[in-house]
Formats: sequence, structure tokens, C-alpha cells
Amino acid sequence: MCISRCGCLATVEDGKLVRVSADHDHPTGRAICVKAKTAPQLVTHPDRLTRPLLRTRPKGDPDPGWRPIDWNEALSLAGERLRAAGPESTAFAVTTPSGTAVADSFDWILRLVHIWGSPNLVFATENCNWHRDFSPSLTWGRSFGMPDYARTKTILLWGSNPAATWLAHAERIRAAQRRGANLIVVDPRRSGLASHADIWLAVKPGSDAALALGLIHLMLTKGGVDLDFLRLHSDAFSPCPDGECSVLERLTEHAAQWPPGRVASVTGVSEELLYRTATMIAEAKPVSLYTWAGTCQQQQATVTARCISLFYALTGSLGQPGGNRWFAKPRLNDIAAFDQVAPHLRDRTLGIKERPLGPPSRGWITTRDLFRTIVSEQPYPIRALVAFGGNFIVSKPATQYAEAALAKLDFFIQSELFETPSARWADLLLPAASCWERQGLQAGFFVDEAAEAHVQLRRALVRPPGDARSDTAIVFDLARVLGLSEDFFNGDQEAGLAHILAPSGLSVEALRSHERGLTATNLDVKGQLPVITLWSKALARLGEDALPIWEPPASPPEFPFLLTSGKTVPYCHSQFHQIETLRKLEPEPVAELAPDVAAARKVRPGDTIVIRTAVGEVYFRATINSGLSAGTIWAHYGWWRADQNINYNAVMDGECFDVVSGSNALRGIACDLTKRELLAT
Ligand SMILES: Nc1nc2c(c(=O)[nH]1)N[C@H]1C(S)=C(S)[C@@H](COP(=O)(O)OP(=O)(O)OC[C@H]3O[C@@H](n4cnc5c(=O)[nH]c(N)nc54)[C@H](O)[C@@H]3O)O[C@H]1N2
Ligand SMILES: Nc1nc2c(c(=O)[nH]1)N[C@H]1C(S)=C(S)[C@@H](COP(=O)(O)OP(=O)(O)OC[C@H]3O[C@@H](n4cnc5c(=O)[nH]c(N)nc54)[C@H](O)[C@@H]3O)O[C@H]1N2
Ligand SMILES: [Mo]
Repeated sequence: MCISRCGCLATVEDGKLVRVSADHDHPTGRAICVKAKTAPQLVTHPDRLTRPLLRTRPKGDPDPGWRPIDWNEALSLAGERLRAAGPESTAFAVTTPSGTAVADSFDWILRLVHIWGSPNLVFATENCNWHRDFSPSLTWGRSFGMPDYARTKTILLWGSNPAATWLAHAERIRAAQRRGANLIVVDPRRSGLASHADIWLAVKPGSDAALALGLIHLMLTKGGVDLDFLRLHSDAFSPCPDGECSVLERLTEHAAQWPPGRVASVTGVSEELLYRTATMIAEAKPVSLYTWAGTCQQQQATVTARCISLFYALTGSLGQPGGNRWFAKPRLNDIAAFDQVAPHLRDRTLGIKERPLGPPSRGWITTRDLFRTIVSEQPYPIRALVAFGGNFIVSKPATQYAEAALAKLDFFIQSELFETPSARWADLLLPAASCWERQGLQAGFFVDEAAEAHVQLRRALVRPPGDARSDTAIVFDLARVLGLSEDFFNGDQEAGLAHILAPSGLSVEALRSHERGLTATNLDVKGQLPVITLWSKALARLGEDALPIWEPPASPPEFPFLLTSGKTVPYCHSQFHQIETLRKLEPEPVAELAPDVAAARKVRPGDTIVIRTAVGEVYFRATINSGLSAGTIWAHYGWWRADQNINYNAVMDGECFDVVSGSNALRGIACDLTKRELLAT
């Protein structure tokens, strides 16, 4: 159900899923979380969608007046309306494969988008994985990769909390620690592994770039830079395009603007801890690093990713045993068909001119661009939207055009498990099978070499509720009504699966008879380490800084505190709030206040508070957390309610985003708060 892809055992009795437990023999099966344990409640939940539903009442009406229809009617209507809109005027959307099991169908969805020829897919990427998977390629042509936990000496967990978000990953870190590896955690909140870390750097939310620049400065002046590595693998000793020196000398000059005193005052991390960190990194190599949502949801996320990449390149551990590596993945046939997108089609992707190095380069767009285009019909009209899950009304920041755009769409189709605030705008709501009710192929389980070579074909364990079907089936259905069956194995999903697996050395039959999965014999080995470009020519060509310059954000006096967020164990974003057991664990949205914040506003634990940003107000139950950096508020997101704003993202400014990637400022947001009464529940 999320990126952790925890190996588990499901017990089915009389056709009912009764229990889910950890499968200790699986590479990611050492533990499972409460979400998996309560899956039986998800499968049988009375609110699950069971029939295709057609809207009968106007958009914006709180009651869409759903009329159940059968699949034949739903699909012929879908075909008719999508053909009328045409591929350019139809946008697609998909929920996150990192926080759902839509990964089962993701490549098929991409194939539909690409083969039919829509330029636009709304995706969470700019706020999720872009800066882990794509921004580092500005520095070394690849993603951050995965720490080689089995061999590493020092682990830097930088804005990622796998104890709550990725158990298989957290487990590898604990094992490395037991073996003697050091752990350094950079996080404004002492949570999960931060409590077991050798060093916890409690950065002020949003100030990570300054910390990285400060570490670069210390390494370049006090030692810890691997010069031999840089000589071999980087442009460090090449002449710098903008000066009479080498790139490394230029970087040294550049980072000198961040001496420890300045870093301490901007990040809140003491000079002493900075020195200790730099020393540990210099003395206990190889170093590995993992960063995710904590550094990706910032207004200067690309600069931040660049700073962290440069810092990491200096350690000399990139691509080395015990450093970050790109484990070999099972070799598969690609069906996503990115290569079938004609260049002129990509030129039509919304945002491509403004952000050519960002997600639009892969056809991935923001809701902001989508909504504005629907309303303005510029640069061309968008009339239809087809979404596979996703709850963008809650998961993306506020944009002024959302309601007008959703009301204006001619035809909006969404496949979903539940009716959500986003689904309520649909014209046609299609019932999706959950991962327990459909087949799914997972090729690669990420966390180490063996796990990444592991391939598993999960069978449908129970029947879906009512007429619900898998997103893959829905893609094949839509392909048929759009006349694309030839590109979809003539409607034969099994033939598609066999095609995907063909190069892996594993057959569908072999996987079916080994339900725990098999190790692929044919792997795609990533070859040599690419050349590291400390000096980014790609950014310079765009008029951006070739060495990352980070500007501390404005701190308006009326908003003295910094708001940030993160995931909690019971939920994935806006999901699972319907599940009773999970709801009991976390019955309402909570804002954790650093003690100084609580004292300044005289808030006591249990008080209801309203947090105000430049954009609006949002209500929370307050708690006090002494493990937060000073001045910080750490709040839950993913909540919604009709009569009172409890949605964190409704007070995020959708117009405030990273110029290169479009990543929204969702963390480190200037705010204030007061005590207030929550409307009775
Ligand atoms: N403030 C703040 N906002 C955030 C974040 C944050 O940390 N702070 N995190 C961001 C991140 S990292 C991400 S990835 C995005 C996620 O944003 P979204 O992708 O919008 O994720 P969810 O809100 O979880 O909505 C997922 C929806 O998809 C449905 N669904 C689940 N599985 C399936 C399936 O297999 N098929 C179909 N058809 N539907 C399915 C669920 O029922 C649910 O309604 O949110 C982002 N928003
Ligand atoms: N339980 C659960 N698991 C999930 C998900 C979920 O919603 N729930 N979602 C899945 C998805 S889509 C994703 S992307 C991953 C994300 O996985 P993580 O990256 O682990 O996710 P977060 O908890 O959003 O953020 C990580 C940490 O960033 C910290 N943080 C907040 N602001 C800042 C900051 O300014 N700087 C730094 N350095 N740290 C900061 C938070 O305190 C948090 O501990 O999790 C996946 N797994
Ligand atoms: Mo995500």
C-alpha cells in the first residue's frame, strides 16, 4: 500500500481477507504497520465504491446525485466524451505510487497517456520524489540512489523518517547501527530514528540548503573532501567558466559565505554540532545519504537538492561500496512508452517553457497549471480529465482556480476506492479494486541489492466489492473505447504481463508458482559512475545559478513561527481516515508546538488552535513537543471537513513554488497561531 512494499502474508477464509501479517522470509517482510494490519477493514468498508456512478446534479452541489450505471454504459459514455474532447484537451491524473498501490497500474496508465497522445498528467512528483529521483541528475546524471546500508560507516538521514514511512528501509538502518554505523539525522522533529541517532541536527524548517553549504565550507576548509575521487569523477579541477580558477576553488569561495556562525543563526543548529558532524563525516567513511519529503517540499527545493548533492559529491562516497548506489534492477520490457511521445507533443505540456528541466519534461504537470488552463483556455483548452485515484483538493496546495476549473470541466472521470472531496467533482466515478483484490507485479524492492533483484507477482486474494475492477483493467477498457487496443495487446492483460517479464528470465508461470517471488536472473546493471558536474552548465544555460545560491526566505513580523508537516503511521496523506481502528489512533488533526511557541501563545496541550498563514486559517488540536526545533509547528495534513477548515494545504500558497521544478512551499511556512474553539464534532 506504500513505497515500503512490505512482504506480508494474507489469510483468507471463506473468500474473506481476515488477517495480514509480516512475512519474515521476504526481503521487505521483517515488519508491517497498522495500515496493513487493518487492510481487512479497507476491503469490506461499507463506503467502498461498488458501481460506476454518473453525476445527475450540478458541479459544486455537495450532493452529486450519483446514479449507478453499468460498465458498458460507463465505458461507452467515457469513450464518446473523451473522443469529443480529443487527446490534447484531455488531461490525466494519477495518485502517488509511493503512497498507494497504484504502482500496479502506473506504467499502463502512462502508456495510455502516451499512446493516445495527451501532453499532460497531474502527478504528485513535484512535491514528492522529483528532488530525490531527478534533481540530483543536475549534478551527476542520476538519482540519489540507495544507501548501501550493509557496508556504510555513516548514514545521513536528511529530511526522511522511514520509521513512519518505510519500515523496510528503517529496519536496514537499525541493522547498520547495530553493526556499528553512525547515524546523523537532519530533521526539525526528533522522531523515529532521530531518537536513536548519534547526532540530531534540528534544522529550522526550510533551511537545509544553508546547512549543506555550511558543511561544504567546513569540509573544504577543515578536511574531509575526497580530492582523488573528485579528480577522477568530476569537473572540480576543470577551469571554472566564470573565473580564473578551478571549479573547486570557485566552490570554496562560494561556500565561504556560509561560515559556522552564519549557518548556526540561520538553521538553528549549533556551531558545535556542525563541527561534530563535519568531523564524523570526514572520519567515518563511506558515507551514505537518504533524503526525501523533508527537503523536497520547499520553495527552493532544486537549490536545496543541489546543495545536498554537492556536499555528498565531496565525500567521495557516491557510487562506491558503502555509499549511495544504484542497485541493479530486474530487466523488463518497458511499456510506459515515454519514447513514443513526439517532441511536438511534449512542447504542449503545461509548464514546459517555464520549467524545461522540471517535471513537465516528462509530461507531469501541477494542478495549478491545469486549473488555470481549464479556466483561461490558454494556451489551449482542456475539457476533460481522467484521474486514477488522487485527492488533489486535499493533497495539493490551494490555488485560486480550483473550483472554477473543476466546475468548468466538460467531463471528469475518476477511478477511486472512495468518494473524496476531489471525486465529488467527477462526472463519472469508477469503482477501483484495491491491491488486495487485483493482481500486481513488483519488480524490485529497493532497499538493498538482493531486495532490488526480487520480483513478485501478487495474485488477487479476494473478490473486489460489487463491480469494482483494477485500474489496469480500466486502462485496457479505455484503450478499447478509444480505438487503441492494438497497442494494448488486443485487450489481453496476460499477454501484456508476459511481454513485460520476457527479458527478466522469469516467466509468469514461475512467478505464479512461487508466490513469495523470485530473484531475477537478468538484471540491468548501471555502469560507470557518470561525471559529476559541481558547476551546472544545464542550470547556467537557463539563466539559473551554476553553483547553488540559497536566499533565506522573508520572515514577516506578523508571522513569527515556521509551520511544517510530515507523515504519521496510521495514514497515507488523505487516505485511511475511514478506517475505524486507524481513526481511533489519530482521531483528529494535531499540531505539535515547540515549547517556545506554546509559551509565547499560552497554549496548553489539548487546546484547539487556529494557525494563520498569509493565505488563510486552519484548525488543529495542539500538543507540545520538546523534540522540535525552536519556533516550529509540525502539523498533520490530509484532513478535510465540510464545515471547518482542517486541511493544512488550504493555507499553503499554490503560487509559491520552486522555479526549476514547481515544487510547492509546504514546509517552513511563516505563520502565527491563536487559541480558538473548534466547532463541535
Ligand atoms: N502538506 C503536505 N501536503 C502533502 C504532503 C506533505 O508531506 N505535506 N505530501 C505530498 C506527497 S509526498 C504526495 S505523494 C501527495 C499525495 O497526493 P495524492 O496522490 O493525492 O494522495 P492521497 O491524498 O493519499 O490520495 C490518494 C487517493 O487515491 C485513492 N487510491 C488509493 N489507491 C488507489 C488505487 O490503487 N487505485 C485508485 N484508482 N485509487 C486509489 C485513495 O482512495 C485516495 O483517495 O501529497 C502531497 N501533499
Ligand atoms: N505512514 C505513511 N507512510 C508513507 C506515506 C504516508 O503518507 N504515510 N507516504 C509515502 C510517500 S508518497 C512518501 S513521498 C514517503 C515520504 O517519506 P518521508 O520523506 O519519510 O516523509 P515525511 O514524513 O513527509 O518527511 C520526512 C521528514 O521531514 C521532516 N521535515 C519537515 N520539514 C523539514 C525541513 O524543512 N527540513 C528537513 N530536513 N526535514 C523536514 C519531517 O519532520 C519528517 O520527519 O512516505 C511514503 N510512506
Ligand atoms: Mo510522496
